[in-house]
Amino acid sequence: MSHDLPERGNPFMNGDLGDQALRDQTPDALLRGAGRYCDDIALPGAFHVVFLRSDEASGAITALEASEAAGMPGVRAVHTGADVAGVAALPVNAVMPLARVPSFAVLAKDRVDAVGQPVAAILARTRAEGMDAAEAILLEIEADPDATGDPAQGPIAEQHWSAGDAAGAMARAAHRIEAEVIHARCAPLSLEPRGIAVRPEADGGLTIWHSTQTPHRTRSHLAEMLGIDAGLLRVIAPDVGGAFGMKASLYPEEVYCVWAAHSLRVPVRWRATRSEDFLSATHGRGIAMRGTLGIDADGRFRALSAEIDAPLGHWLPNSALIPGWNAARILPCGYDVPAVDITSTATCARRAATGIYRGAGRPEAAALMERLVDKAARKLGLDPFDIRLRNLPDADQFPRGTATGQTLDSGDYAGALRRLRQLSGYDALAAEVQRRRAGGDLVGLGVAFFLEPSGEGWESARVTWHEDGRVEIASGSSAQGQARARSYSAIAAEALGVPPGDIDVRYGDSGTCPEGIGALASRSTAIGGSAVLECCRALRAARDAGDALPLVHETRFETRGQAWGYGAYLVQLSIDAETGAPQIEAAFCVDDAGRVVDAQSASDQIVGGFAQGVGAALMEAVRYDASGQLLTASLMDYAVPRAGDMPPLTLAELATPSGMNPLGAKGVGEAGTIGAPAAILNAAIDALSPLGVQDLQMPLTSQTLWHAMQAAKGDRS
Ligand code: SMO
Repeated sequence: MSHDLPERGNPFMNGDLGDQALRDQTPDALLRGAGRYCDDIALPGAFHVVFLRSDEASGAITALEASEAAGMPGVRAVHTGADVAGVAALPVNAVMPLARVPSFAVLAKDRVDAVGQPVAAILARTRAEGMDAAEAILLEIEADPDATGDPAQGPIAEQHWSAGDAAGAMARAAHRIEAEVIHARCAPLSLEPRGIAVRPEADGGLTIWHSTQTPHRTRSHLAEMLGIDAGLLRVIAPDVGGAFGMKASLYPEEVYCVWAAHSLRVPVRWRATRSEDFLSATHGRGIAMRGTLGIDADGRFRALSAEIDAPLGHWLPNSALIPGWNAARILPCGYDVPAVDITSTATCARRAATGIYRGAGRPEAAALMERLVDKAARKLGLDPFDIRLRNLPDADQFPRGTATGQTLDSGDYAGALRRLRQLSGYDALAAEVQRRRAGGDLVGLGVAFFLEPSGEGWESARVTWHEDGRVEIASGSSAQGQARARSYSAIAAEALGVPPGDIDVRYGDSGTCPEGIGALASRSTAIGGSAVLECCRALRAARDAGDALPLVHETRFETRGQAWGYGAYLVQLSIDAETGAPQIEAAFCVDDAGRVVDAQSASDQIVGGFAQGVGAALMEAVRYDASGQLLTASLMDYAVPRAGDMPPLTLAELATPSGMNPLGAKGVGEAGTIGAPAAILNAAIDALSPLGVQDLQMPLTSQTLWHAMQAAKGDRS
């Protein structure tokens, strides 16, 4: 197996670690196969880590005997839970108040809490030798009769959002519209699985190559968990082959690798297999939401209540609570709703951990709200644009607070819907749908409006203006293939008045870049880019004041508040009356990302995000059986969209600057993933509405749609 060879064919990496933080301005190198990923790092003498994992979802470890494995060829060490019991718990971002401190096991000790949980780790010369040794470990688990209970016994976090007299307003409303949306668990499925490579250094420190969105967080959390001075750790995120939120937290497997390299002072590496990622990387979605919208006779929204059940797994990654929190605080989704009563509850289960996944609660909020709005429109016989325009604020009503305590910075929400109506030629499309329905076609249109708050807090930049005129940006932000170097170069080029080609960009290396948060939550242009801009402005001012080159300046930029991107999408979808096969015939996307720095990467984000939204809407679902066994552990069983599943997309943009940052930028990295499922769901229900179908749950597979059609026909006959 080629991955067992210590010397890799990658020309960048043969014996020369190079400067991995220096990045190409375009992603072309990644597309040509010239990327330098974690598994490409030459680490002579490194031991490969292989994990023995639990095959039970719940039970006591009654026997664990590793002495034979430890003596096998190529094996350096075998570790079990007792060896790593001193490692402290992973910090969890408590955006919702935590009822209990969740447990965190690097390797299972005494009992197992999910299928796939690492129980023992083998360090071996080759991966194959490690796998042989894993087979020689005796592991016995006495499975509990109920394999799927709640390991934490009760919700681990719960939060309420209330404003106004929601109960009274609901009681007085002319109509109460109810909807339920249940999201399947999804696998974020980055093309590059998780990976880490660790090299002990002579000074007692460690260099850690980690496939991560958040290299600085990796460093600070490892220091905290392992009790190592952070100054001794250098974390490098080399090229990262996709992440989508799944690589924003440390995993038990990765913590083990660093612990082992540190304890034994040997180089260590691990790269997950595809099945290991299905088993033990974080899943996204899985949230179930029920809501009631109280409306006036003229279609105005008066009150909104909702219950959000956010499922967690058997351990909590750093951002585990974000989706359930986002789904609640974003839920009114830009619409004017004076009174709300929303509860979000997060509960553990004997499953793989859940975490943030592109959108992270935003798609869930949009799907429920847009179902409620569509149902309200149907109840009153209003057109889907009319009811939305009646309830969205005008452009001159910003900034504005929401009933869930958020501040919407700027926007022209109604303008986006009007633009969508015009862009899609909605009136002609609707007439065409009626004509085709008369001929027996199952075809529908779905509209969705959505919000995409981009992150909070700060990012940093250090910019050096060299004597030869070249400029070097070192960003504390990070990237996983988003052409970040190109957009940061564009920002600096304009601020400094130098050609973009004279600018080098580095990020993702705690050794050569200033501290930062990372590439997540649609924050990198709005916040990281603003740090670059402010830093360059300071340099430009110094230069204008007569300072000679070289000049260097470092800036930490703190956003004034969240920048709220938003969009309005329309999907036309048909369903094969015989097979239930859905086909998205066309899709129209109007997005407002504030001031756009790099139009190409903005539209690429929308297209890629839309593809992931198509996956969630039509086919993706992680499935477990009743005993907690994962049924979808490979791409043979877990469907993802391919190029042929993508509809023709027509994109248009509004550009309402945000006042939250000097660029005026808003995030757009998650937009497609947020808007697509809501619009697709509404379109599918519209397509089947002539049969009397009023509700469907995603993923909208042929099977789901076929059963819905049969049930509707049965009801009518
Ligand atoms: S789900 Mo994203 O990487 O914040």
